[in-house]
Amino acid sequence: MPYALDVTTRGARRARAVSAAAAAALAVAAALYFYAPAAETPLGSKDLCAAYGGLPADWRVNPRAGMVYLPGGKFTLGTTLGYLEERGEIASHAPGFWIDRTEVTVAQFASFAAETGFVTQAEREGGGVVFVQPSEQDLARQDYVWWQYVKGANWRRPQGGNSRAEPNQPVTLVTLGDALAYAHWLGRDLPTELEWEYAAKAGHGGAQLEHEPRAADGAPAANFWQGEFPLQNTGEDGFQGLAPVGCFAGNGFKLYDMVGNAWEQTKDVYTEDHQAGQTPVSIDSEPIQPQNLAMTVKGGSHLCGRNFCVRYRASAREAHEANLPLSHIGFRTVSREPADWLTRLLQGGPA
Ligand SMILES: [Ca+2]
Ligand SMILES: [Ca+2]
Repeated sequence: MPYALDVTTRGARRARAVSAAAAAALAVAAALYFYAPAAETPLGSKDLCAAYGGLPADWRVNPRAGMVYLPGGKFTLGTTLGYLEERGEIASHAPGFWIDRTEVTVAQFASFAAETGFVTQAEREGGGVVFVQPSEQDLARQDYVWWQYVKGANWRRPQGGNSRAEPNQPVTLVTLGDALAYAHWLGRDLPTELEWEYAAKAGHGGAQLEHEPRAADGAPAANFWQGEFPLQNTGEDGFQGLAPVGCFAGNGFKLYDMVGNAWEQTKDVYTEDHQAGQTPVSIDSEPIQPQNLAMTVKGGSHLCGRNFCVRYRASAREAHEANLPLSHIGFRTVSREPADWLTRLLQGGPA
């Protein structure tokens, strides 16, 4: 009965194909189930950040280690609620992109320096500008006396001397050229201001100028300055200076410290405000000319308080000299590669 035999064989083949497909689906389901917890080091509280070593999972294995994919979307760049430089409100669209979920850490930058031998500008020039809390007498003597050029201060030794940068803290005292070199080493880039602000707002609008980053119960929700700057630093948020990355809850995109801790560099040349139709000039590589080119930095730092700076908001921006290493300015990177299918599935990105 060749016909019956043939039917039986085809049936068996179909059954094998179905069971292979089921096995593949099961494998994908299992991969999905195990993928998310394996890929992420949990952050978002003081206990979790203290336990973090500063290197994302799969560092130097996965080219997007430590990054989150943000699906593109519409948002409003700027706000009418903050300082004059944060105006006006520009209806904008951000294409999808990847962004570091934390500020670049000392451990990540150390990995870069060890692998490439890169020497930062502060290391080459022998020092950087550091915040030193003044006394009343110091303040009476000189404006902005809290900024001091410290010999030997650099990303490894943020206060100079024998000070030592903690691996899970944001890298600081890095210039625009240093930040671009690190980003390019990973095949990434620095964010534009538009990308950075889209990531920081995470679907929300601008915040009122006087709106401190606090949770519903009133507890600080970011590392900023409590007390009268610069004489009184109550440390209500648990940190007198820089904090490890990811000590506070992430925003709606699960990004940490977009507001506060370290200011973050963008690749955009500073503009006085936002104007419709304005295309910011971006800096993509060295040499950076002129040396003191004013760049846009975002999100405020641990030195912003109610009586000074007041820039602990997603729209907040300031001009910063491209080649000036400072102790409260760091950065995070972006990649404009498209999301892979698994990321789209897990993070709800565009199909
Ligand atoms: Ca603080
Ligand atoms: Ca920050």
